[in-house]
Amino acid sequence: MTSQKTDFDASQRPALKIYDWYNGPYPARVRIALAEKGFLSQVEFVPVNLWKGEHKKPEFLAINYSGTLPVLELQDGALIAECTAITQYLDSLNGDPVLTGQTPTEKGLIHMMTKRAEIEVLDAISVYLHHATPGLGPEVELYQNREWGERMRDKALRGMHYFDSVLSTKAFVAGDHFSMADIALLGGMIFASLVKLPVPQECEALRAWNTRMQERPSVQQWRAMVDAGERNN
Ligand code: GTS
Repeated sequence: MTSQKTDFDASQRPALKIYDWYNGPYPARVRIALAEKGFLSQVEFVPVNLWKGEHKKPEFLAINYSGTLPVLELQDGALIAECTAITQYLDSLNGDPVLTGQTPTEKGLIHMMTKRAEIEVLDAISVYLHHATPGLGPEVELYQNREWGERMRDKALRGMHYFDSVLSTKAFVAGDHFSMADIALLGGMIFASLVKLPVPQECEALRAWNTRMQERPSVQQWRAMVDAGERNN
């Protein structure tokens, strides 16, 4: 067991601030990473209401130019957006479990598979939601392109078949250990369920992996936070 080494003062509560929305699939990635690393108790979550378009308002764009959630704010005021960047930051704070790889090869493979989970599944489903469904509603979705959205839905389904083939020979997305790449694909599964895009029946290995992932304590902690959020929102 590696000792805890952080560059924030954990005696100050909360030590980390996360701008997010309680049931968002991308926010889920960071909440699961926080749970894996044991940092949840040191986080203040600041809700940014996507349904009211708060993420596109100038106040929030000053925090994250891209207008997306989540964003991590550190005690010194540094702002880190992008789930991968936030996870890398959290992972560099302490040792167990390592989410972004130990060896150069692991780091490279995990980075690649994380990106692939984003491009082929998660981001594609996000485009589907924003373009081919009512998305966040007419006041937030100022431009929609249904054909593009439908193409991205089909891309996500192809991506699911790809990951099914990966997981038919491996226990985890990037090899023998749970990693940031599993969390990215989990984000895709969470998004698929929110937009009611079922994982194809024939993707048995992907479905079995997803069932296994739901048993992880970090995923159960995330789900409990979503349930609490449902009661409060
Ligand atoms: N590449 C970004 C990341 O990895 O952090 C994408 C983040 C992202 O798209 N976040 C969603 C968002 O802000 C949050 S959620 O949909 O998962 O709740 N979407 C709002 C929008 O208008 O794109």
